[in-house]
Amino acid sequence: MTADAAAAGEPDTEEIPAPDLVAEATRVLAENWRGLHTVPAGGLYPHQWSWDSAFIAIGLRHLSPRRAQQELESLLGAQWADGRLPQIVFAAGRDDEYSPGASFWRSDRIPGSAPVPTAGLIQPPNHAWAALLVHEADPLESWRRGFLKRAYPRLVAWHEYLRTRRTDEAGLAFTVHPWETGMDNSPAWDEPLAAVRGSFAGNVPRPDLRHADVSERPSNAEYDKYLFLAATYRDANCDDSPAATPFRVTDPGVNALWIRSELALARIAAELGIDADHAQRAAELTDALEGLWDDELGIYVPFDGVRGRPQRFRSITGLLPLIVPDLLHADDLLATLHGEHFALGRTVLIPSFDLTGAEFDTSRYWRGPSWFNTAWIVANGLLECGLETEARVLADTMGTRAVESDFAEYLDPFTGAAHGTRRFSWTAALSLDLHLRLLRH
Ligand code: 9WN
Repeated sequence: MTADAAAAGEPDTEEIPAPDLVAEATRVLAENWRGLHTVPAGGLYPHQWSWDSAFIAIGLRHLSPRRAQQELESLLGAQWADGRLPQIVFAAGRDDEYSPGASFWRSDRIPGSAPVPTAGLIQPPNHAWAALLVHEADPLESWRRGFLKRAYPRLVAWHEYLRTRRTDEAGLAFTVHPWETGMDNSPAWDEPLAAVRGSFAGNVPRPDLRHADVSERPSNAEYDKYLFLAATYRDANCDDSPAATPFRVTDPGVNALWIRSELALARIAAELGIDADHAQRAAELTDALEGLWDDELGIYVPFDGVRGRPQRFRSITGLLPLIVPDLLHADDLLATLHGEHFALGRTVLIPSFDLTGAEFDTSRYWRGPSWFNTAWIVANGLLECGLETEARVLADTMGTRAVESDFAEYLDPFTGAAHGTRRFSWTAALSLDLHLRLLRH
């Protein structure tokens, strides 16, 4: 009750309106816009990140379809000759602010790299899915600018890179570094990382710790391995052969996004009147994905290709196949999502790791906290399964929690406490997208 109301002896029934999600999210995206792309967050992440840009474009399309197109096109402009889209496109003069930066990668010395400085690793392939959504937001503007026509061949080349250079024996994409999964320190990578022999020769700078608490980020020991793997890959000119990639993990989330993006390419090709076999590829990948199903755990699990072993954990990546149409184990996966391990509806968003797992941690990055991008993917999975009411509830929670946490990077799944950096772009973009798609009446 307010002091005035109390003084007047009146009950205070007036609701204070929550700050407006649309206005606040718009402000975050405007603050983080750098002319042709959006940074994930000022401070902690001063460059352009690959899968962030795709997520950001999905939100931006509601505010400025043209900006959303530019967001994707600036990333596509940093494509390598072999088709890969790099994990990071570096802004000039910011090497002290983020490590490893352009001077670590020195990509100009790697044959076939992009005309701009980039990292050599990749991130999950959500780009074609984003391109289709961006096109659909304003088809007239998209046709007028020739967006699909320019983006399609680059997106095809990106998927070709995955198909020809990055597939394991089952035909699924493998990742060569935890950063490539987008879920850097997930407990699912602990074993394959521990098996990597070697440590980084230089000093390991941690400018990230200026922006987030040490308890919320990967450890120094993990960073040592991350830099060792990145340097090994870089020194082999980012060659994908086994000798240069002592970490090789097939990740269900990466492959689910690839399938969804391959299906988006099928739609884009149809729009452009091009006859292509994307739908067939998506079907083959969907069959192969079933090889990652773990019946006992009730979830898809990553596979360590170096040691030939499944990583038998329940982590959020194993729920992401929900976005794959006609998934064989959709019902079992929904049961896992609702059960004690992720407790949908009884936790804040969806924890990134099994709540009952020994490794679960409420605040350390991908070892338990809830993230907005994975919540967005799961919400799309619920829609794919025809569960619109549940998707709406998740969308509503995302919007409320985004505003309440000042657009935090990740949240404590029990209390909703904000962790990591604030005014994080994909938190804004994806909460906005679901709000406008599912909740605006
Ligand atoms: C390394 C930018 C990126 C996200 C990743 C997230 C985090 C980087 C880091 O930030 O990774 O790529 O420095 O920890 O894990 O998903 O793309 O937002």
